[in-house]
Amino acid sequence: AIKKKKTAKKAATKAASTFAIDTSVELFKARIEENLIHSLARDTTTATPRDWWLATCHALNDRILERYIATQGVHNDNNVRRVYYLSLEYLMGRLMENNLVNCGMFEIAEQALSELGMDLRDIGDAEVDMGLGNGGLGRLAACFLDSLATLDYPAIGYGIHYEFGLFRQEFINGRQMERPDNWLASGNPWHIIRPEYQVRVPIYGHVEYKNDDKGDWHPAWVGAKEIIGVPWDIPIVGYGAKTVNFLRLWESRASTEFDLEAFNRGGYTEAVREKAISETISKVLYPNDATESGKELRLVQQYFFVTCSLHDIIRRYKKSNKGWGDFPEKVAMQLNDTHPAIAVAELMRILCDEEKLDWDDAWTTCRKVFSYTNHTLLPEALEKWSVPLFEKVLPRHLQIIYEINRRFLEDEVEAKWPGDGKKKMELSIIEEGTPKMIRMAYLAVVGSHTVNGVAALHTELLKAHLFNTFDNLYPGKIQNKTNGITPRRFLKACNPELSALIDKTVGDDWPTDLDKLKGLTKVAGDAKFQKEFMKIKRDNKVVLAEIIEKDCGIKVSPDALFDVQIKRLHEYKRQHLNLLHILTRYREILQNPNGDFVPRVVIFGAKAAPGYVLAKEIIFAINKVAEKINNDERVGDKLKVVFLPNYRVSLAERIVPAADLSEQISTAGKEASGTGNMKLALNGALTIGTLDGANVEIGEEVGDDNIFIFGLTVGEVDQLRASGYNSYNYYNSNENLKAVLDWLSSDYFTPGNPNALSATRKSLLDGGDPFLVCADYQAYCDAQKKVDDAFRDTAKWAEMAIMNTACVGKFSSDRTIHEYAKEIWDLEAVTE
Ligand code: B1H
Repeated sequence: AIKKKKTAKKAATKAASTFAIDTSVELFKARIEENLIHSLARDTTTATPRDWWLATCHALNDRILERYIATQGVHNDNNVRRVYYLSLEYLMGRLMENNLVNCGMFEIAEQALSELGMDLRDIGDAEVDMGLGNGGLGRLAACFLDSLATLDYPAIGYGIHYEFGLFRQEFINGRQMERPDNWLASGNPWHIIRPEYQVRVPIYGHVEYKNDDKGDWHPAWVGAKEIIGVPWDIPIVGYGAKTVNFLRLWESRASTEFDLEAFNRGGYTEAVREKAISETISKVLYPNDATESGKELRLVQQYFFVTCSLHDIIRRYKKSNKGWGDFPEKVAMQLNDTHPAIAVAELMRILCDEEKLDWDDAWTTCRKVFSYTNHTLLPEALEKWSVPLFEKVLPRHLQIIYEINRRFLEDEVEAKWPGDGKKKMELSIIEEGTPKMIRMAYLAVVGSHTVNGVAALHTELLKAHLFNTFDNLYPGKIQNKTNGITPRRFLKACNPELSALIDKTVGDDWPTDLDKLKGLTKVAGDAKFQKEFMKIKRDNKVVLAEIIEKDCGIKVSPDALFDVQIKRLHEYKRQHLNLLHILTRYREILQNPNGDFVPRVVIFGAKAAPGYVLAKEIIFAINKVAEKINNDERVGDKLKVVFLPNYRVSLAERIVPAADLSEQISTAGKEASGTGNMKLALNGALTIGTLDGANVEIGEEVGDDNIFIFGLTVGEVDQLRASGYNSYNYYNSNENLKAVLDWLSSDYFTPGNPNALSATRKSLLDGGDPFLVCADYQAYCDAQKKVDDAFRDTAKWAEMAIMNTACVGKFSSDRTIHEYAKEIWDLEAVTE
C-alpha cells in the first residue's frame, strides 16, 4: 500500500508541474489552436463560436483531468472515507467559466482568446446549460459539489444522465410553451463515458421462495427484466484546483441478452420496442418542482439510479476492504430528499439476499450509512407510492419495507409507547387506505442516523409537525443545516467587477472565507466606496437591460429600481401577490399622472410545471398586464414589467448582479429555505420578504434596518386559518385590493375577452386563497412604499446594499458543507 501511495504522490507532482506550464497565455493559446485543428477540424478563420468554446473547454480539460487522476489516485490508495451524495437532480448550469475560475485560469483564457480575436464571454454563450434539475433542490446539489471539492472532501455525486433536462420555456402570445431541452445535441466536452463500470440491474419480476442446502426457505427475486446502467462522469473542480471530485450520472440501456430474449419471444420489432422501453428510463427529467408525479416511470428512475449507485459504491468498497465490518467507516450516503429513499430497502436487499448477512447486521449497517435531508413540508410534495404499484415494479423491496416497518413498530415504537396502537398507526411507514401507500419520508427517517431540515425555521416546523412524533422517539436525530450557495459561481464568476472591488477592499481570500466580507461594513458609509459599489451595480443593470431588449423587445432604464423575482412559479411563492402590487402601482400612476414615482422595472423569471394549470395562468396574466403597461404612454419609465423567458442558471448569473430588490414573498411556513434570496443579497440586492425559510436568518445577519420584512408570521398564519380565513373579508374592506382583482376580470388587459385573466382572481376569492395572498396584500404594498422611500435616498440605499453583501457570509455553501461533514458525515478533508 505504501508503494502505491508513492505512485500517487508522483502523479500529483507531475500534474502540478503541468499546471504551472499551463499558466501561460502563450501555451494556453497554443492549446486552443491545437484543439481547434485536431479535435474540431477547424482553423481560426472558419471556427464558429461553438468551435471556440469547445476548443477552450478541451484545452482546459487537459489540465482538469490531470488533477482528477491525481485526486482519485490519492483517495483510492489511501482507502479514504467518502460521502456519496444521492440526488435525482443536479442543476449545474454552464461549466466553462466556472471551471476556468476554479482552476485560476480565467484571466489567462480571457487574454489568450483576446489575442486570438475572440471574447471569452461571447464564446461562453455557446454553452448550453446543463439543466438536470428543477430549481433550488437541484441547484443546492450543484453548490454542494462545488464546496465539497473546494474543501477537499472526498465526495462523489450520483444521479441520472437525463437525455432531456428541464424543458426550455418559450412564450407564445403570453403563454408558456415547453420545448425539449436537447442539451447534448451540440456535444458536451465535460462528460466521460465509463463503459467499464456499467451495471446490470433487475426490475419488475416476482418473488419466489427457494430451499437452500440447509433446508431453509429464502425469498428470491426472479423473472426480473435486466437493464444496463452506463455511467458518465463529470469532473468537479474545487476552487484552487487541488481536489477534483466527480459526478457520476447513469444512462439506461437495454442489455444485449435481454434483446435476444425479446427477439426470440416476439421477433425483431418486439426486441426493438423493449430496447426503447429500457432506454426510456433516463430519457427525461420530471419537470415538477415541489409536487410528486406518482408515475411508474418516476419510481423506476429512482430505483434505477439508486441500484446502479449502490452497486458502484460496493464495488469500490470491495476493491480496498474485506468483509462488511468497515463499510460504515468508509461510506456515508446523503439522501437528497426522499427521491433516493428506496436506497434503504435496496441496501437491505443487497446485504441480506445477495451478501447473506443476517437482518440485524444489515440493518445496523444501513442505519450507520444513510442520512436524509428534507426539503419541504408541502403535503403535495411528500412522496408516497401506492403499494400495488410498488409490488408490480419492486416486489422484493415491498417485502423488505414491510419487514422494516414490522420491526420498527414492534420493537422501537412498542418499547417507547407500550400498547399504544394510535402511535403505531401514526408512525407506520405504510399508510392505511385504498390503496395503501408507502410514506417515503418515514422510510427515510427510520433508515437514517440523521435527518436534517434546510433552514432554522424549517427545521423547527419539521420537529413541531411532520416529524413531531419521530422527534420524540429519536431525540436529537433531526438537525438543522441551513442551506448555502457557492460564492465562486454566484459572486466571483458572475459579478467580476464587484469581486475586484471587494478584493481591493478586504483582500482576495473571501471566495473561500466568505465571512471576510464583514470587512465591507467599515466602508458601507463611505461616500467614495458607495459610488464605486453603485457604479458596478449600474453597469450590471446596463448589461441586463441589453438582454431584456434582446429577449423581450422592451427598453428599460438602468436608473430605475430593478425589482426581481426569480424562482419556479408556484402559488406558495406568490408571484401573483407581486402582480397585484404591479396593478396597484399602475392604478396609482394613472390616477396621479404628475405624481413623483420611483421608476421601477419589475423582472420575473419562472418556469411553471407543464401540468400546473393555475401557475401557467399566472404567467399569462403577468405577460398580458406587462404588455399593456409597457405600451401605455402615460406610464413611461415609471413602471415596466418584464418576464424573461427560459429562466435558468446562466440567466440567473446575469440577473442576480443587476438586482436592486429581491422578492422573497412566500406564505410564511411554506418556503423551506430558498437560496435565490442568498444569491441576491450577496450581490447587494435588498430583500423584501416574509419571515419564511432562510429569510429569517438573512434578516438576523443583515439587521432589521437593511431588509424589508412584512406580512403574517407562521404563528399568525396558523391563527388566521384556525379562526376561519375568508379572503372576501379583505376584498370587501380593501378598496385597492377590490379594484385590482376586479380589473383582472375586466377586458382591460385582453380587449374583447373579459375572462381571459380571471383564473387568478377566482383562485383568490372563490378558490379560498390557499396561500393568503389577500391577507398579506396591504402589508406588502406598504412595504413596497418603504422600498421607494429608501431608494430615493441614494446614499442610504447604497449603504444598505453594501451591508447586505457584507453580512451574508454565513450563506456560503462552504459553511453548510463543513457542518454536514462534522455533524452528520464525520468526514475529514484529504489533501495530497
Ligand atoms: C425544494 C423540492 C422538490 N423542496 C419534489 N422540495 C420534486 C420536491 O421533482 N420532484 O418531485 C422536486 C423538488 N424542492 C426546494 O429545496 C425548496 O422549495 C426550497 O425552499 C429550498 O431552498 C430548496 C433547497 O433546499
